[in-house]
Amino acid sequence: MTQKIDVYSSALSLLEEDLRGKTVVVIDVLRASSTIITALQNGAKEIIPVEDMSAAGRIAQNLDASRYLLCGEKDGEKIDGYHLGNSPFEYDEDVIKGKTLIFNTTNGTKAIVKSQHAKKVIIGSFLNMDTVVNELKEAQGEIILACAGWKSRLSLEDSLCAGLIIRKLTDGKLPEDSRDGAKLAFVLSEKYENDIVTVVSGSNHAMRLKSLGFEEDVLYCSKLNVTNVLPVLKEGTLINENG
Ligand code: 3SL
Repeated sequence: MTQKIDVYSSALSLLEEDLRGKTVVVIDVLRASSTIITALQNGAKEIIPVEDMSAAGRIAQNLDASRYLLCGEKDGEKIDGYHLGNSPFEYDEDVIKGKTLIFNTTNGTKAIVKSQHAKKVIIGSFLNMDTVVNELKEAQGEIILACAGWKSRLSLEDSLCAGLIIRKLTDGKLPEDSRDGAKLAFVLSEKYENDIVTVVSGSNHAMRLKSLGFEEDVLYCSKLNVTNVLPVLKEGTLINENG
């Protein structure tokens, strides 16, 4: 592999000038990336990620009410007045098929919006890992794996996902000149590549979600390669490039 690769550990660490001209994969295993991938798999027409409630409201005002659903969470739970929260299990085909989803989450959608000036923005998680890796093999120039983390802090599940992407991309041989973030994620993935469910389930964010009753979400989001959906950001909207 010839591309340089780096890993950022939280949405807050993403700066427009660092991402310009690069290929960015936004990773929020629990749960924004996993829910976006599931929603596109189940037939959502498109997803508009937003950074906060006011942006969501502005976009909704300009759309026909029968066409969109307001989706997302605050502190893990559905926002008052929204149609759907951030559990992948809410995104059934009969609910979302053909709809535009306006999507607002604490860290994941903020990371996507902050990445919007990159050359290409892809959404990745364990669910679509090999599809993401195959796409990155074709990418020219530098690759950034942008972990959403949790409120400016690192999340173990996002770092493990980033590390596994790097291991697959480099055939298990990390180039010497790799950035520190990539080295750390790579080492993590060497240790835990066969223990994804255990690592994700034991993470701080999984604990928070379990205390809210989202145990099944944590197990679902730990599944590897269940879909070839490739969400890509085009003019502020996520679509499935493999759709
Ligand atoms: O932070 C986010 O973007 C969410 O994915 C968090 S939660 O899993 O819905 O709590």
